Amino acid sequence: RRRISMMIPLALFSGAVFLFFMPFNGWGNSSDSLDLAHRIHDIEVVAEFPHDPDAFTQGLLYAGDDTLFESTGLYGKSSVRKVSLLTGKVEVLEKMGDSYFGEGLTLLGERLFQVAWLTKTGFTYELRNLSNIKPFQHYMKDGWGLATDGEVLFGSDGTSTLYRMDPRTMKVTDKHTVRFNGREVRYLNELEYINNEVWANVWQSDCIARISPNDGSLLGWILLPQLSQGLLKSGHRGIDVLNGIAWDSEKQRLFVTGKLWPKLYQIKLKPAS
Ligand code: DDQ
Ligand code: CA
Repeated sequence: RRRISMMIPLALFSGAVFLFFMPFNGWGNSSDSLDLAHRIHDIEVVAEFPHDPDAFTQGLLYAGDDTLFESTGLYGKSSVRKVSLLTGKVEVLEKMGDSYFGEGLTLLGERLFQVAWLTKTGFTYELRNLSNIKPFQHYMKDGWGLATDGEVLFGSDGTSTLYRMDPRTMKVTDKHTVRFNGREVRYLNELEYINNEVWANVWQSDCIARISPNDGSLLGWILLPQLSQGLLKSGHRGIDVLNGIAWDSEKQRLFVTGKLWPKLYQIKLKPAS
């Protein structure tokens, strides 16, 4: 008797606690908006570096030693290149076949993985000299972005899907639809793996989405409109969209650039004003 009478208030209490916390626990459609306010970031430019204005940047990564690797697009001009961060100078360039439009690029071990637009064929390159090029097939709808946590590959194909793939077989081992306030976030483009998150350029926007690789949930937004606007204002009419995120995990430096941008920026995040 006494045990049962104790359980009633306990049940009521835990029910109340459950109801109180439920909206903040990520259930239901509107959960994203509830605690995202403090995860909308503006940026501050820390440093600017030169960037080849002919590089239609599609993949970007930092490989240590002030060295970037970059994949570029456009038919007849697609390439993989080793680039000096400080000077923007292209130190090694491997041209792709004219029928390929270079897309996402990532570095796993000593091999670069690159995907290409409108084809399921990608290529691996030995980091040293961009040599020993080998084709592979992948199973995404299309090749847009690539990133890695050092074990698996993450990929995007221009839809709202974030893929997880086995680098040995390219088989899709997991995938998630990325949503914000219940709506799909489409056009996920160039990717970067940063502190257990996947960051994605959203094509034709000046925004980067922070995504959980575990469930595809949206962890935040980074707003960068001043970069393209600044370039346009200073007369760089030929630029295309923001694209290209690279992370220097050792020095915690974050780099971004865009397609045909004459500059590459080191930025840091700050809370949106
Ligand atoms: N993608 O990078 C978003 C996947 C594709 C971009 C395609 C842009 C086409 C530009 C074509 C210009 C032709 C001169
Ligand atoms: Ca990247």
